[in-house]
Amino acid sequence: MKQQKILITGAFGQLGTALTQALITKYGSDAIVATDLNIRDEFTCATIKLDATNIEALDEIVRQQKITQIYHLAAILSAKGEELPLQTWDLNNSTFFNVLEVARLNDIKKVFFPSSIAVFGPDARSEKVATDFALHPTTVYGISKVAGEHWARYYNLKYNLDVRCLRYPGLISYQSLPGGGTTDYAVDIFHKAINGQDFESYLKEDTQLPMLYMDDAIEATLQLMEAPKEAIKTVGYNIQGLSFSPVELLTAIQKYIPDFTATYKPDHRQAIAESWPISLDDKPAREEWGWKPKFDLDKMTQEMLKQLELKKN
Ligand code: NAD
Ligand code: AKB
Repeated sequence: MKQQKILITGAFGQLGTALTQALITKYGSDAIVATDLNIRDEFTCATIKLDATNIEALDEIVRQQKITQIYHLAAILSAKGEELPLQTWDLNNSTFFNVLEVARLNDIKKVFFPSSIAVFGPDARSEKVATDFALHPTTVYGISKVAGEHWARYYNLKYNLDVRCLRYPGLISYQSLPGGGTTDYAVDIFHKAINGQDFESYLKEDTQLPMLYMDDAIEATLQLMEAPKEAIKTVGYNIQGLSFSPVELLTAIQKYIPDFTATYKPDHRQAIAESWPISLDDKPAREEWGWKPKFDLDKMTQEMLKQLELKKN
């Protein structure tokens, strides 16, 4: 059997920073290759500068490093995507397509594709939206994620390539800042609270969205990728962690920092938020590979404040 070696694209983004470290911890530094457009000296594994739109460069790294799995994280997210629609469509699709083709040509058996709650549209703005609910996204980012799920299914059926997809909610983490999403406020608010700064929310105070603490997101990702192939019956799993609005998050933080306050000034991101579900039904993920989140709002709030305070000192 080939020794496992995992390549990550977009390894220095919000998800990549935490996921790459978790993969190093689990499989060892020698088993991981972290790549991104801009790299930092941060991980103990091999780190290579890679523009994932360049299929030849990707192919060369995969061959040289004898890669057996790819986690493809590079993308432009929802809010930035609406500012750069054509570039977003181009980048999100071409990079995933490059990953799929390089995987097919190099006999790679497993690929991870991070999908998103953005696959849903305004007709899904309700509670407990099912995994098989209609996908009618109204953002370029969401359309690219739906297309990605379709391509995953196609390569699976046609080439027996095992591509696994999670539809992450908004991810909340202390390790790094998010990059251009609609759910970014839920990370930013913690930085403002810890630094004693004012917080202005670009979403209305009562706009609830599905969110997930990074530890749970990592756990879900590793669980999904390690599940036996026969267990995986769904392309694009919903995973529900917690759902809250800006004012509910503010109240949770005020339990620990009572004088922290917020103001609300909705901008273009409000319309994106209102086109996404309030919460998700994640029955297939729970039944097929045992998904179960550990963090509720209070536990996540405590952990974020603790970790950011430690980072500050
Ligand atoms: P991010 O914006 O923080 O990071 C993306 C990374 O991709 C960046 O480090 C960037 O440099 C890199 N990148 C951009 N263009 C590239 C290119 N041409 N070649 C190589 N690298 C390139 O995003 P993130 O939050 O870490 O998201 C990672 C993945 O997870 C994305 O596919 C995103 O759609 C998905 N996702 C994230 C969330 C979330 O809340 N963070 C939720 C749902 C899905
Ligand atoms: C975004 O807001 O664009 C991301 C996502 C939910 O996919 N955080």
